[in-house]
Amino acid sequence: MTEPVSYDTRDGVAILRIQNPPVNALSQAVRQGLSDAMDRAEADEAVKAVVIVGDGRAFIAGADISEFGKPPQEPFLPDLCTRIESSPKIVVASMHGVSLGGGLEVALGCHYRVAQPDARVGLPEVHLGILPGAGGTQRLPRLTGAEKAVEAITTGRHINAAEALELGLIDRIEEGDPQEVGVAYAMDLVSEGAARRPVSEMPAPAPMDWDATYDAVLKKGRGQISPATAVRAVQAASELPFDQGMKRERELFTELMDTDQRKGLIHAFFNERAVSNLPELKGVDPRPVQSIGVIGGGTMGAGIATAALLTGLNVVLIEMSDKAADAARERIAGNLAGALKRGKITQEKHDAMLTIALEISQNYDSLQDVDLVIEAVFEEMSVKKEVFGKLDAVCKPGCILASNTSYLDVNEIAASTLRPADVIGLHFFSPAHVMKLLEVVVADETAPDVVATGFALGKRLGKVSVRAGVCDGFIGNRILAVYRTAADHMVLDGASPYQIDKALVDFGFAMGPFAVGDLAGLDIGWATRKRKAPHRHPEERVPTYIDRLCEQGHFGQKTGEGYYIYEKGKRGGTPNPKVTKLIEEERADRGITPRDFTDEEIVRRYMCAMVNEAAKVVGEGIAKRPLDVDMVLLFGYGFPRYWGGPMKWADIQGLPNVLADIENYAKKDAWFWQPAPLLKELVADGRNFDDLNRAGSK
Ligand code: HSC
Repeated sequence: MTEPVSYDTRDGVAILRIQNPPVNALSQAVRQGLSDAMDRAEADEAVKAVVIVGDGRAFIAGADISEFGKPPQEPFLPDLCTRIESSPKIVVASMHGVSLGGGLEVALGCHYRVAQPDARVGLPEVHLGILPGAGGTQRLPRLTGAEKAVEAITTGRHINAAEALELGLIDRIEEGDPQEVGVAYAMDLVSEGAARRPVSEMPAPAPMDWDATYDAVLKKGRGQISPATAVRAVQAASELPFDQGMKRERELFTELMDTDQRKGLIHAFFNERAVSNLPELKGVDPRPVQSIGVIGGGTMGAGIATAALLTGLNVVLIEMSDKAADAARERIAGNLAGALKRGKITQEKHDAMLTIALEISQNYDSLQDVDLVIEAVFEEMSVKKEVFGKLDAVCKPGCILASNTSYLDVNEIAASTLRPADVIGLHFFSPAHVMKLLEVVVADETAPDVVATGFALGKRLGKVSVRAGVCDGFIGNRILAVYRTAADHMVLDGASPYQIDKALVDFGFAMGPFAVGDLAGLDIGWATRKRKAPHRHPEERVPTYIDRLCEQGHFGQKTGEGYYIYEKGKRGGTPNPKVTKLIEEERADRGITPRDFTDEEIVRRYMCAMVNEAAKVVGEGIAKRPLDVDMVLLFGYGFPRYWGGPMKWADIQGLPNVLADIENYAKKDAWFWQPAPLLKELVADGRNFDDLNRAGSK
């Protein structure tokens, strides 16, 4: 078995090599290995200096996140960093790949730091709901000054080697084998007679306006507390001697470690990765994809084509007329211009994408050689069937036929072809070159290698891909329809759309449901209500006040008026008094006496509706695991990441409490609040959603 830290000596330099793939996380075994190796180097008189280097693709990616929430085991990381720093021999960190969190803290405990030109460093702990807890908040500001340290720690961003050098975080940039580079640097230092250089002994950073900084960071965090708490830790570096600063850092770290936000963010970290790891796809090879077809060059089709071009795929886009083809090219060119402006692609690549990699055609025969086609045409079954019939006729055998439908039956679409095993749903979210979520919709006859190809394509496009079964709305839109209805019910019963939006933004959502409605276009919901009206259950409560606004031609942001009124050049809108009046009229018509809602009740009802429908989605197998729902809501619906997703939120509240609330709400509206059988079953068994995640990920 490979040792977590290997020990070697050369020319008076001890080489401590961390070997903990894939990213050299600082597990207990690595910490112990480093501590033992430091003892050994110090005991060896021939050793004049020590080099710490990482094996594989990174120096160190940080503390081992999988140990969080378990009792900490010695040696503790802060003590290890101090132990390295207090060594009488010169210690050099030779950094390549990433040095993140505890990884950078170990490097800051060393006396000198050298990095490869493409190395990146950072303290991203706030994204896990904690703060740097091994001296990062105390040592970093001693090198960079308080202001830059606050910026780096509260954003958690990755800093490239050139900037790290400028900030004083590293001493040198040197290209080569990291071990050789580290040894050469250590030998130079020894031969120059360089002194040890403990960062903890450097002067404390000058103060800044701590309260103002704390308030600004808290506001920017939109409910997330770790970045603001980190400001207080940097403040301690400025105001207290190093040892006391370390104590303060530990107190604040421990406080954050106990929060629900830490649990939610770590759930998000691991499941963002686990979600695309399907047990059913183990050993299934995806089909090769070099070129794709896109049918339709509207906002969605153009976004999908852009995403594909940006990852080096060739794209054939089909449009119906010269005019539509020109408009599609313009949309794609606009998207690519954005990527060029942000430095994501070079001018040369940009030009090649538009001229060589992209073909826009009005002839389906142009799709003869593509490996996969994504249809993004009008959401109407007859239109989809016609397109799939044409695709079936022209596409080569083995070509995958995908629909970007957001709610139509993919089984029915598949049945309109002679190759249902090659048909799949690939549901992108608009704008498709920006939004991270991809629902991979698996129909009854979809072949496993077609599913694997959907996931491989999602990975290539940088998406978080989630497996979904076939139903109206799949995972995300099906759940959205229900929690949106819960919000509508609260409006009928007395809450205002504006109070609801505010309560949910305060909870952490990017936007409230009514502001989202204005953004998406109120005509969409209006059309859906009309479509569903003939099949509506008599007990279903559907408000129609907003239809009156639609009848007057007001569809939200695009017409300047919806739930809110939008003024040109101004961000956001102001409440629309017409809407308030229409709501009052509808309540009067229905004989409803409005009542007050607290913000807590609003959030609770909205969340319970979401969790209940999500439990039905999991119970019916539309989502295989609760974590799949969590990732859909996080990456497609603006759900606050620090809650981990609705299922994690429910686990944190306690499923018996969530079920009790649903049953209580059901006393007034039993039709809407029918508890999910899975929720009842879990409560009866004393289990929760995370138990299902563990069982379903094996
Ligand atoms: C920290 O360091 C806290 C300290 O400040 C203080 C601690 C003090 C304690 C005091 C106690 C008294 N741990 O992302 P990928 C896994 S907090 C465990 O797919 P990439 C990952 O799950 C930490 N596992 O690859 C995945 O596993 P899978 C601060 C970790 O190349 C595999 O590695 N550091 C891990 O796209 C590959 O990862 C961070 O927040 C970790 N630290 O990206 C860095 N890091 O294959 C978090 C990764 O089974 N990590 N894994 O799915 C990252 O940002 C990215 O993973 C990288 C690699 C950029 C490292």
